[in-house]
Amino acid sequence: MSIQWKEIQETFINSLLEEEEEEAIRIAQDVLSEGARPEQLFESCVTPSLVEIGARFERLEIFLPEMVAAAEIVQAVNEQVIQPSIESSGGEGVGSQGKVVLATVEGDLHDIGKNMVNLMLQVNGFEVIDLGVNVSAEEIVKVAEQENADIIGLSSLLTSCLPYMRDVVELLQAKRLREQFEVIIGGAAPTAEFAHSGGFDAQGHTAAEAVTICKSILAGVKE
Ligand code: B1M
Repeated sequence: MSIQWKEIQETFINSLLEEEEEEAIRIAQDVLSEGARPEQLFESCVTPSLVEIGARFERLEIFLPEMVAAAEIVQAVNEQVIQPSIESSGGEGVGSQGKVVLATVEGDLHDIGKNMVNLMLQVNGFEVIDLGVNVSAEEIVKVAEQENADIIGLSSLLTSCLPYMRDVVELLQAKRLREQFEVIIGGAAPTAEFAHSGGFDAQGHTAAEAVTICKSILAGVKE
C-alpha cells in the first residue's frame, strides 16, 4: 500500500492553518493506522508541512500568530500521537549507548526538531540531558563537563544564531576540553559548509540521522 504523502500534507497544512487541532490529530492517527511508521509520519508529513508554513510566512501570506498556532498543534500531535507510538516501539535500555547533552543554542526558541532528536536518541538507548532552548555556550559546556557526557548535540533554526553554535566549540577549545566531547549539530540553519568550517564533528539532517551519527561516534570511541 502506498501512502499519498502530498495529499496528506495538504490536508494537514490546512488543519494547522485553520487551527483545527482535532482534525490534525485525526489525520496523524489515520496515517499510522494505514501502516506508516511514526518516524515516517514525522519526516514525510509534519516536517515538510512546517517548512511549507515557514515559506508562506516568509512570503507574508501568513503571519506570526498563525505560525505560533501551527507549532502548538504540531506539539499536540507529537505528544498525543507520534511520541507514544515511537515509545511503544520499544528500543534499547536508556543510557546503555552513552550520554548526550542536547540544546537549542542561545537566542533560538525553536524546539520541535530538537525534541524529536531527544526522543529518538532515548528510544535508541541514549541518556539525554535536554537543556531546552536559548541555552548559552557556557551552560552547555558546564553541564557536559559536570555530567561527563560523551556527545554535545546542538540545534539551531535561525541563521542569526549560528555564531552561538561556534561559541560552544571555541569555549571547549579555550578550556582545553575539545578532545573530550564529540560535537554534532543540526537544525534548518547550519549549512554543510558551516558544519565543515566550524570545527564540529558531524551534522545530522534528521532525528534518525542524529541517532546513526551518535551510535557510530560511540562505536568508534569504544573500539
Ligand atoms: Co520560526 N523561523 N521564527 N517559529 N519557524 C523559521 C526557522 C524560519 C525558517 C521561517 C521562515 O521564515 N521561512 C525563520 C528563520 C529564518 C532564518 O533564520 N534564516 C523563522 C523566524 C524568522 C522566526 C522568528 C524570528 C519570527 C518572528 O518572531 N518574526 C521567531 C524567532 C523566535 C526565536 O527563536 N528567537 C520564530 C518563532 C517561531 C515560533 C515560536 C512561532 C515557532 C517555533 C515553535 C517551537 O519550536 N516550539 C516557529 C516555527 C514553527 C518555524 C518553522 C515554520 C518550523 C520549524 C520546525 O519546527 N520545523 C520554521 C520554518 C522552517 O524550518 N523552514 C521557522 C520542523 C522541525 C522538525 O524541523 O527543527 O529543522 P527542524 O528539525 C529537523 C532537522 O533539522 C533535524 O531533525 C529534525 C527532523 O528530523 N534536527 C537535528 C534538528 N535539530 C537537530 C540536532 C541534531 C541533528 C538533527 O543534532 C544535535
